[in-house]
Amino acid sequence: MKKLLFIILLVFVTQVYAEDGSRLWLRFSGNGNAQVTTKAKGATANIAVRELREQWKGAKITLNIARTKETNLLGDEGYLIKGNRETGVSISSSSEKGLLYGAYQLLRWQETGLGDEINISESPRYELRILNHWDNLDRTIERGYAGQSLWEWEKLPSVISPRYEAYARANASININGTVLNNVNASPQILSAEYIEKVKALADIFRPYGIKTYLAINFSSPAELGGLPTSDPLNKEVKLWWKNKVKEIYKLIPDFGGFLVKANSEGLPGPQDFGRTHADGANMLADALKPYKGIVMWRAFVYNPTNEDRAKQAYQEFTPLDGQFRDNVIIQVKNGPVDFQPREPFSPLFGAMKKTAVMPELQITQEYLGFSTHAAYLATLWKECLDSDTYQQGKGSTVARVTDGSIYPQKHSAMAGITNIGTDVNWCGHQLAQANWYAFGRLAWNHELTPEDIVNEWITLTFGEPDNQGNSQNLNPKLSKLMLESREAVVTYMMPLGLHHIFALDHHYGPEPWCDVPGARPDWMPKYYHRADAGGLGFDRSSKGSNAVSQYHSPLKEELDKPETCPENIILWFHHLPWDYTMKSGRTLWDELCYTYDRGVQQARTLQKSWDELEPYVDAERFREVQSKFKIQTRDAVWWKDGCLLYFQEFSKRPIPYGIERPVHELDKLKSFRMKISNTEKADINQLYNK
Ligand code: GCW
Repeated sequence: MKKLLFIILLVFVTQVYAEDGSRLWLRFSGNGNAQVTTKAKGATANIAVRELREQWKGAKITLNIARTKETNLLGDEGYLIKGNRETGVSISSSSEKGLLYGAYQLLRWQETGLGDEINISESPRYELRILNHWDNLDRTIERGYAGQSLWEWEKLPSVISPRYEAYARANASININGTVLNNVNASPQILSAEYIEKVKALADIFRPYGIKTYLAINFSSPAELGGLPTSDPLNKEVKLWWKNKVKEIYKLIPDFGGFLVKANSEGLPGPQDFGRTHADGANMLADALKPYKGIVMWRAFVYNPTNEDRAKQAYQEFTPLDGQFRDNVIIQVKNGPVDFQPREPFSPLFGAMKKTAVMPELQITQEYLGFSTHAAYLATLWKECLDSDTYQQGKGSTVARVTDGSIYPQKHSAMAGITNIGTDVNWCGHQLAQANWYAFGRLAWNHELTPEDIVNEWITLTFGEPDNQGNSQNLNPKLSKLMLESREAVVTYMMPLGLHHIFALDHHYGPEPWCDVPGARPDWMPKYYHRADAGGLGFDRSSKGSNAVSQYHSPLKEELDKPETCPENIILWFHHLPWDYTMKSGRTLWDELCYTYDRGVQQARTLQKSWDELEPYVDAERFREVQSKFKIQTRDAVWWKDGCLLYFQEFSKRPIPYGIERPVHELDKLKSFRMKISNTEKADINQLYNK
């Protein structure tokens, strides 16, 4: 009997402390009895009190709702934290939400060991910090690699998974204040009365954590769901249909955030189907939402198979509409002009308009960066975009500043991230991909944080505080280095020097620069992007080619226009260069390409090795899980290098320099290999190697 009890206890203890990653960065280690006092009584303040009571390890804390000059200046999400760990700390804000954010900030400060004296005052750089779920109603996730959708639509609103609250808590802890629940490829069904009830159940759980709920809508909903003969945005009945629908939503969800819209993009319906503009469509929805303070996030991800360079089309469609949008419309723009590639220049729509609010859309899920199999810390990618100078109003007009309202005031400022979350135990599919969810929240709050700051914080919170053996001191610099180098490694073995979109057509995991489907849309074929021929490689977007460079402000456009001044890490995006073009290294383009791919493989190996070196400092469960993924990542890097070099060699007709590793694959075999992916987009990554 005793033995049995012991076994039961052991199972229980190992389950409680299982290091499966499910606790994310929320592993605070308090004693559960801190002294917290406040007069605030709402649900959000209660959460702040509960978190601090359980996790804080210092002297007593007071939470004040204060409307002083100082707190007013910080707006309704900002906070002031003052005091000393030994003698007591106060958190003040004009709102309960500010208190909650202050509480999480204080706990972060405690866990990252920043000292005893605390004096922090903070407010957000973007007003709306929103996750976009590409979750379908059947619980598959478009470009999701961490299991199924968290939303158990079939069981809602009756059954409430405990994960909903855990999700809200994780988001609140990094100041995310909005979520779009469903895919932008939206089913009209989401607006049915049945689903609005389900959405309400989720919104009720998220509300105390300061998170507003939004929905992606299908522009044809009036016809498809409402049975109207048209969805023309200027039609009276259509307008009325939306007005009533919005009313119905707000009746159940009084703080509903608004709509996200993908229209006239990749075959989806939109105002242009009725001869109307994006502004007509967006404004019609904005008018319906206005009385409730709702907003419209209208996506600029539009392109058609015309003769015009795809990279130019969004700018061409949207800039003439500057000034025509209502003030509760924000144009949501992907960081690059094509599509979340491992490296792109920033979209020229940032810095193009003066009277229209524009928000960056970032992709947290790794559609183009190795799914949840490859490690790629994306804060470096996002910062590269946010720190890029658009020169909209002279030097220093960075993407961050033209979108946060610093340059031209905008009524709303926002940043969206396509989430990488699913039902996997560790939420994100890869333990290290949790850092990307974390980094998105931290950057949207304060885009001046550096990728280093963020990752160091994340490592300490996720892998534990320093122990007596100084483990964390050993872990932090090493893991931080690995993380900071990871995205560049992926770029280097997949698409260096500005190459882009040379992925397999149906999934975006492996290389297929050769892909050619007879009769398919040319702008969905890799050849459209790499343009390899006997003469050279790359897409000529200079003034002699598609002239996409003209969409940027001076002096950037002149810099990009000439191969001599265009940064080499993006040169083949803007130029078609001869194979014997002399690069800065003195090598020919062909040799440089070979050496760069080879360097990418070496970088993948270095990542793998660096992870192995961390074995003494990481719990066995997470260590092994990540280790197994690095093996695949390294093999994939070789797959990418061999596939791309052997294919491009058919055009360059030059030898692979002896200084680099020899290809180990046969091009024909790589060409005939078809990777299958399941409907939850989990690629069976063993397929190539099992053959
Ligand atoms: O990146 C492409 C993806 C699509 C996605 C689309 C978009 C949701 O391959 O899966 O659809 O972009 O952003 O709308």
